[in-house]
Amino acid sequence: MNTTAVTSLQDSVYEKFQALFNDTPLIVRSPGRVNLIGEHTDYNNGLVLPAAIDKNIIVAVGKRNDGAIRLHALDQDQSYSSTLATIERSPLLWPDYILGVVQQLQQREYPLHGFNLVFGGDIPQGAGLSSSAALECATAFALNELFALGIQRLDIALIGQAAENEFVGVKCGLMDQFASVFGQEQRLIKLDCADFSYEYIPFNNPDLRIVLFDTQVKHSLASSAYNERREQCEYGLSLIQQHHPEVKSLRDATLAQLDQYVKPVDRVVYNRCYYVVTEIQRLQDGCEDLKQNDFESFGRRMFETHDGLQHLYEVSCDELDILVDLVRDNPAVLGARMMGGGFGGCTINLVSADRVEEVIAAVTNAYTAKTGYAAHVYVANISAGTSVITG
Ligand code: GAF
Repeated sequence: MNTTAVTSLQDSVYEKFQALFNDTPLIVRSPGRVNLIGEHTDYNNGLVLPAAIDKNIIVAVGKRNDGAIRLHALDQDQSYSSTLATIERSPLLWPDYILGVVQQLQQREYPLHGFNLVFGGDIPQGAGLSSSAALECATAFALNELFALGIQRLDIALIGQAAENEFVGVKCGLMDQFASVFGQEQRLIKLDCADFSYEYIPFNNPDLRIVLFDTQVKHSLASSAYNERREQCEYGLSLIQQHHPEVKSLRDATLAQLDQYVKPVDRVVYNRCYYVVTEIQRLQDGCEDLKQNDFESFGRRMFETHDGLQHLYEVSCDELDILVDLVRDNPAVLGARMMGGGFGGCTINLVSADRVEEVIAAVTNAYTAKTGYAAHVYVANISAGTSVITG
């Protein structure tokens, strides 16, 4: 964790809370995430390999004596009010991540009271680093502590995901919330989304850095295309299930079944499903690479994942492809690919530690020359998951 950044952010959130509510809050942090490999596999009951990073949402909460909910977003300098009895979508986007969590807690019949909440963060928004999942998880974790609800970590993540699915309307899988809640320093999380079993895989090679290049674009079709990909996967699965009802998700499907039952019906759906089935296998193979310390092989698989996301799953965009192409022949970059939902946001790059500065300079200069955008760059450190900071 970058403790200096957290401390100054925490101070700002704390001071704002004091100024608005004249009270001493409970403060919780929840991080953003990277994902090394296993993209668009979580909602297909597949495997993912994310990690929490040293960028956080910080939430300060305090109890009220009435049923009101008073919210303030430090970064937007906006306030919003609601009540426990009238939870509905707001005209602003950010309150929905908090109110969606409240609604989920209410549906599960947890005893809530009114509360005040201030939050801020240093996770860049729209960069595909899961600032929304971090806000959902920080809110659920903070309310759990504030009202002593006794909710376990897995349920915190599931509540965050349900808020996003049902209130915000993005049919995401569990990866982002799980990584935010379960992150550990210098460890990747190999999560099996079929049963939520997981194992930590050490990732602490001093010769490598995780470098994120942020395209600085987020194309507007991102959430509609995300839901459409999910539907296409479900359709492909249904074609197989007509013949093999024992196949419960694409995770159980074989390439032979895709060839036989999906390819003749819909070539696009076949491409989507083919990508998912091969990506799940790629993740398994990639984890073996990591156990053998074979980072070069792992990096090659990252490039293969990008190719699948670009040509078969079709969730990349020109800016992401340019960033990946710029490093393909650079021996200091072992692997690179677009990360997260797609249509903008970041690429994740595995870079030789002693050549990070040189790679950053070359990529950012060439990206600006080709696109006119100034790519932002983050060197991500793998950090611990959601925790109480003070309270
Ligand atoms: C987004 C979603 F929120 C995740 O659940 C996951 O599907 C990811 O896109 C793609 O792998 O981050």
